[in-house]
Amino acid sequence: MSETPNPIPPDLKAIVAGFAVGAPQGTIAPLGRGLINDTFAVTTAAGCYVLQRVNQQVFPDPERIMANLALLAAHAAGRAGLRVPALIPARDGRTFLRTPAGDLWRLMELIPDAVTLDRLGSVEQARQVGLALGRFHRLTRDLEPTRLGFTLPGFHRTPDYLARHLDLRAALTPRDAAESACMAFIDERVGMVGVLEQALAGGLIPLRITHGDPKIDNILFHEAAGHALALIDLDTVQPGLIQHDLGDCLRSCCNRQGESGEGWRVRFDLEFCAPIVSAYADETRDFLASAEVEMLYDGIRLMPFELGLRFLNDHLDGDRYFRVTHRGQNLHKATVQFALVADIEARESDIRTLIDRAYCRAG
Ligand code: GN1
Ligand code: MG
Repeated sequence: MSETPNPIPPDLKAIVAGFAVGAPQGTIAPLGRGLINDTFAVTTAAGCYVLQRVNQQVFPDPERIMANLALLAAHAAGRAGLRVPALIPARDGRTFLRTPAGDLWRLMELIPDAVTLDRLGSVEQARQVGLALGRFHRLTRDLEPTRLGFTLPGFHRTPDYLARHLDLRAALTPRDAAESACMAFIDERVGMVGVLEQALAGGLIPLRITHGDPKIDNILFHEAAGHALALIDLDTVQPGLIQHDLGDCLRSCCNRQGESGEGWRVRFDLEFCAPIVSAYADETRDFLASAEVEMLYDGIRLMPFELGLRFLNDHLDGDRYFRVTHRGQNLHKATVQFALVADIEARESDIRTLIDRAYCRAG
């Protein structure tokens, strides 16, 4: 990512006017904590909506995202379990609007009575997370993955992030102890980065449709009743590995301190991991092959490692990908992810046991 994005137009009402929802009432305020897209809440007489500009520095082909979302929405229509936010057509009938500046904007229904959580607060919420992710994989298990385009080619190809890391590293000498510690941590684990890619290439595990980014704040909960309603932030829905999704979900939900926690002191919380995996298994037990279950642990270990690598790479590359508020933030976030990896490794046998129990396999 190199070019700077276009500024947000001062008059977002003009963008909303491109969709047949009437004039906005009140202010159009920023929504959520996403690191990539620009997101706003809009209210009109017709209802409440989410207005979003897709980040084209990250997503090279946003029309492909919109085509995937339309396919997903059609597939989900009439099926119970999980809501997929409806896309509001633009006045020309397309599912998005292109501005003269070249930006792509879209409008989606704002699911009512829904909230996102910063952190999990209870075992029941953890169970809801597992059900939501399991339902997403269940919902899409009979949607042929090749019908969806790759919106971010190589998004979870961990070996590519390692290769990029080694290139970045070759061009500099570590500047402080925190960078050196991260690099040493990576060096000790280069042998595991290709584990899922190799299993895929060897035909051991299949491509399925994945969410790509099922972290805690991409899950909507019913505000009053507390059950999970939907997975949101569907830009990275594409063919992928369910191990990536479960791993990404757990690295987010089982980190009670969040992505900016206390560096190497952050822990992976088994008290939340167990109900998430058990509820996920309830939704997926009847269609996941045993090799896929066998490799869930690998995804749980790999995803925080991959995200740590991505944060560190961005830090070394001048913070051009993830939005930061200060220099050093991406480096700090890398240490948090590596701390999770270290703790996951220390608890490997407990994690494998809880997976086996959830899938009713002999340990
Ligand atoms: C990014 O945009 P956001 O906040 O939903 C990133 C994810 C990371 C996440 C870490 C397209 O997601 O992969 O896990 O930050 N999304 C993309 O918070 O790179
Ligand atoms: Mg995202």
